[in-house]
This record gives sequence, C-alpha cells and structure tokens, in this order.
Amino acid sequence: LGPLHTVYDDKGYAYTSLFLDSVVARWTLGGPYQSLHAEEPWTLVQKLPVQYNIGHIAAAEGDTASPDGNFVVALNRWSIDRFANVGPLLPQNFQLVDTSKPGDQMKVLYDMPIGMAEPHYAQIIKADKLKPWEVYPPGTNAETMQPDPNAINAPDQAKIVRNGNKVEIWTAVIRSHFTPEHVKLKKGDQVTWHFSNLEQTRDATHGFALPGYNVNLSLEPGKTETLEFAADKDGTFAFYCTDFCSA
Ligand SMILES: [Cu+2]
Repeated sequence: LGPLHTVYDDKGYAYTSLFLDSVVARWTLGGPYQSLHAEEPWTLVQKLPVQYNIGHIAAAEGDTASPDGNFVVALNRWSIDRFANVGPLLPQNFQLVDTSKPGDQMKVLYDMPIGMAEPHYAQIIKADKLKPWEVYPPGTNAETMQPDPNAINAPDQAKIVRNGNKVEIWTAVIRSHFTPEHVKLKKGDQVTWHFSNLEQTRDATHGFALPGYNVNLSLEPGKTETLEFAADKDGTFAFYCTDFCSA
C-alpha cells in the first residue's frame, strides 16, 4: 500500500504513486536513460504532495516506447477539502501535474473532480491518434458495429406487428418525433421494440424513456437499438425523448 504504480516520461524520470504518503515520487532511471537527466541514477528527486491518497497514475503516452513527457495525472481516491461540501459522498480527484521542468520542479496545475467512483488505470494518448466516427452509418447496431437487420430508414417504414402475445415494433426517431406516436399493448404481451435514430447530424442524440419500466435508451445519430420487455403492468405510460428535442 505504499508504492503502487510507476509511469515514465521522456527525460529519464519515473513517477511512482505513493498511496499512504499521498505523493507522486519522481526518481531517476539509470543505464541508457541516465544521460537524459542531470541527477544521479536511481535517485529520488522529488516527492510532490497530491490531494489525496493517490492510486493509479498516468503519464502522457507513458506506456509507449516514446513517452510524451510534460504531464502526469494523479488519480486520487480522496478529495476531502478540495471542493465545496455538497454532502457525504465526495468525488475522486484527478490532478494534472506539470512534469516539464527537471529536478524538483513538478507542480500540481489543476484539480478535476470525478464522480464515477475509483478509476482503475488510464491512458493518455495524443488526440490526433484517435479516428472516431462522428455519427454511426445509418442503421448501425452499436454492439456489433454492423448494419442492424431491424434498422429502418424513414418514418413511413415504422410499424407494429402483433403475433399472438408477441408484439414487435419498429420506431423511427428524428427531431422531434417518435413514429409510431402511440403504441397499444395488452397486459401479458412480450414486446420487442426496435429504435432507429434517423439523424446523421453530429450530436443529434435522442433518448427513449419508458417510465414505469425502468427503460432509458441513448440513441446516437445513425444507431439502431432493440429493447425487450414483458408488458406486465396496467396503465398508460408516456414515453418521451430524454435528450431533449421535444419528442
Ligand atoms: Cu429527441
């Protein structure tokens, strides 16, 4: 529980997270890396306090053969006094550390509260190495990343098919409307419901909430998604878009 994880930069330094001390320890490498820094090899050069109880640590491209240097992020478990008190549940705290200067000149630059519980490990890579899609090609199943056989590409292809107590629905989603707008089910129906977001506009994500059934889908542009549930409740349920567009 003392030293936990070690990452590297381009200047012959290593950075080890020390959980109990709440510090980032910078120390020198030797061998082929000795000429990159002015200090003795295998020597501790700085213990930088971080807030608090650091677990994992990430260096810019630090796990590659050519670390980028300049920045380390301390993934801290505790934040205690770093943010306004809004109740008993506190965020974790990511701290950006400037490692650009040699020797004992590391500095904490920035705190970032993280509300998603303790993160285990992270990578920092250059943004220009990422080539993400901006939208899904129309009718993409985001789990298989293949065309979804239940995709539709226009509201007039939307339909409801009943076969005994099995009901299958193909819904078109586009600003600001779900088609079909009303769906009638009987108690005891088994429902298979496909949604196609027809948008190809970047960031035109829609949602689908069905209160009472604990359903809330995220439907990114071009995505087709399938929901299955047993209609086991009486009543009228208002479904609506949770990525506000007025549908
Ligand atoms: Cu919407």
